[in-house]
Amino acid sequence: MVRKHIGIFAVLGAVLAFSPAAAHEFKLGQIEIGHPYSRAMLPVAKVGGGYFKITNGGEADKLVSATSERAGKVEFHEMKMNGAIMEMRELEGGIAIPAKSTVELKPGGYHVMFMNVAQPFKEGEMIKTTLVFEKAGSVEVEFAVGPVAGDKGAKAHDAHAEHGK
Ligand SMILES: [Cu+2]
Repeated sequence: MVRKHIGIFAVLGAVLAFSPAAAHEFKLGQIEIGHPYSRAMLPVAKVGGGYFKITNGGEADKLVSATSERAGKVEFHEMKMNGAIMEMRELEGGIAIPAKSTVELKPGGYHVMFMNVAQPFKEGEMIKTTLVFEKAGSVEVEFAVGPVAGDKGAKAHDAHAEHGK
């Protein structure tokens, strides 16, 4: 009986290891970056969004900048509703991460914006990016590129991409 169970776990482990969508995370001291992901971009697109969850087990910090070899520039944006219109603005001072808190970057809210992307992201790619925190320092993470976006937040992003042309 025991042997049978071990066999099942081995199969599960193999499936998880080969799935590009498997959750992945990165650690920097007390800060955890959970499952950074992006989405496949249309061939003409020059900007793409990036999302992840920051879990801070320590003191207050701030995500101040980011760089990626796949983007000319990386910014932090906030998207929110102004009446019926979805608006996006750059968070110039970065994203505050209060002590012992969780901050989620997600479609329709805070997000990373990859600007001046020369080679549109393709599904299955991993986009290496360095995140810089004011106190904790920097950490290299990889954004897993999923399928082209189809939700509401992503449509607003596509509109944003049009602006950027
Ligand atoms: Cu944006």
